[in-house]
Amino acid sequence: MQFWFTEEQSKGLRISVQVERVVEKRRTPYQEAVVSETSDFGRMLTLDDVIQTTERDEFAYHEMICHVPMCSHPNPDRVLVVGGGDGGAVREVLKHPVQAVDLVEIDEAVISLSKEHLPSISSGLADPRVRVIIGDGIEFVAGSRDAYDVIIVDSTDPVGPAQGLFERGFFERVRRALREGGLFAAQTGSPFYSAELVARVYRDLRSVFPKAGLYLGCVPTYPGGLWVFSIGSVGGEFTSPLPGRVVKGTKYYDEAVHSAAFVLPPFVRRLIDGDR
Ligand code: AG3
Repeated sequence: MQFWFTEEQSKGLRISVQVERVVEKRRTPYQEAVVSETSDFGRMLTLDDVIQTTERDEFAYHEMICHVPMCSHPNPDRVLVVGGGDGGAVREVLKHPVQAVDLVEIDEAVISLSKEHLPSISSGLADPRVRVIIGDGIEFVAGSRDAYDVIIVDSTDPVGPAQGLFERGFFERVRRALREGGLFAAQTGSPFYSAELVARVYRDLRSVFPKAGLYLGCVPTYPGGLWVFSIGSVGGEFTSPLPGRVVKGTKYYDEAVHSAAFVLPPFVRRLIDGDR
């Protein structure tokens, strides 16, 4: 039965996606996870009625959250993805010659639903280099020292269990979990609707990492379409890819897009300018 799924994206703004049918709905200990078949965006994963990913636009988000840090590191052998149970971030990381990828997801149901119903996104989870850990990302990171070259936080919005992933204390643990030259990237919301969050995360990253920055990507099904990724570095630059590091087979990311993503419109730059 066709219907319109509606996400309230901010106070006074909603987005609706036409759905052909619900493929599977699961109530988990953490949330309600649903995979639906949409009319126009392929299959869509929602958690507690918040759009996480659609088959049609997921490439933009997953490529940007991964390749910007991955192509800024000379040899990212060991990578950690926190959240990201759909596997999209892992799939992109595996386009690089990595040795090991750990994925820590709190909700096992997100992984099994994605494996079953979103194979084009979750395919990388079956790769032998990938270790899937069901658990709390904050605790996992706290227990890791000098362990990773790149840490990617692909979380839900900062409500409920994900809240701690946007806090300064977590960023400090991320820094300790990174090896020399390590990079951290995370999705940090909309510059229109989460301006305070974006500004606060940047301030915290600046105080924890030697270098911090923001970059933008376009994800049509997220609030406002324009999305912020925040990056912290233990030392190296990240505003353009290192020579020879850009991989083939991407649809949104390339060398020019990497550098352009750090060009911020004045209203976004203003969120962080006072801190530079
Ligand atoms: N990560 C969630 C992005 C937040 C979307 N927010 C929203 N629609 N209000 C996506 C997980 C994809 N691997």
